[in-house]
Amino acid sequence: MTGVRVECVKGNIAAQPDMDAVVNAANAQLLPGSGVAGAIHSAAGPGLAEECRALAPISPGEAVISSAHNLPNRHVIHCLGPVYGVDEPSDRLLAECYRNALLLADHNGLASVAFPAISTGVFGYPLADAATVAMKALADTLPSLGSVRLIRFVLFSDQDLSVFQEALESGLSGQ
Ligand code: AR6
Repeated sequence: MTGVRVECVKGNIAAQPDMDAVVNAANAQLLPGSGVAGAIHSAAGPGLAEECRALAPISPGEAVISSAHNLPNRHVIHCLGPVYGVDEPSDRLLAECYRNALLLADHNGLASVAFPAISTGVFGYPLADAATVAMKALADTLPSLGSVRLIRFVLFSDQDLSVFQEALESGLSGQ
């Protein structure tokens, strides 16, 4: 499978010190919010929101890159996931988030990227469906990657972890 390692772990996306970039499940204005955006902005400090002002707004499916400020990473990649059932087609827009984030990481020469389960909190995307979309997007994008060698999904609960783990095992098998 193209030499890229893909793994799922339980944890906090804002505490992944061994990763070059962490992905933010952002809002369009790239402002601090709840969930992932809250954890990332509070760990990064106010400099992140300041830098993000010039990058906003973004559209569903889009990804932009910033510095990581006080986070223990090199960069934050901000993705705006679709609001489930509102931003349509939700599955294509969610897949675009993963693809665009990975291509952006690759263009910046990064070796490792950690993702949260984009859109599955406030934006209401059913977790198992989101996991299937994520793994399919990865399988489609892996052949285009050069520098990225490690992709990690960081899930917030044991239950969410097992759903993503299962999707990873079935989605990438045979790649
Ligand atoms: N680390 C890893 N996963 C987390 C963390 C964390 N620290 N915190 C929550 N999750 P959400 P969305 C899980 O709502 O659905 C924000 O307010 C959570 O259990 O952060 O894309 C933004 O400002 C869920 O499975 O992102 C936007 O307005 C997943 O991460 C909006 O919410 C995503 O939950 C974005 O909504």
